[in-house]
Amino acid sequence: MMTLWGRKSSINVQKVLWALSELALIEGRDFERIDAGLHFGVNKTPEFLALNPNGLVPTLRDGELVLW
Ligand SMILES: N[C@@H](CCC(=O)N[C@@H](CS)C(=O)NCC(=O)O)C(=O)O
Repeated sequence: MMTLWGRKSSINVQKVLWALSELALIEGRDFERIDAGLHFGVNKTPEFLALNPNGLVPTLRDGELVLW
């Protein structure tokens, strides 16, 4: 399952959610979303920075592929 890191209040996360929606991909079925950024934190942890060294959301992982 794909994983999307990002808070829904982020316009850039919303763009990815829109794209996933256009592809008929459903949260909970085809991808999971983890709240990250601002008060949620997460995006400055070593684990997250290993995925996205910019420490920004959205970040999307699909198997071995990480997009940011
Ligand atoms: N062009 C940026 C877009 C990502 C971006 O600017 N994300 C913002 C939210 S829209 C962010 O992560 N801000 C820090 C935070 O939310 O903690 C990129 O290179 O990924």
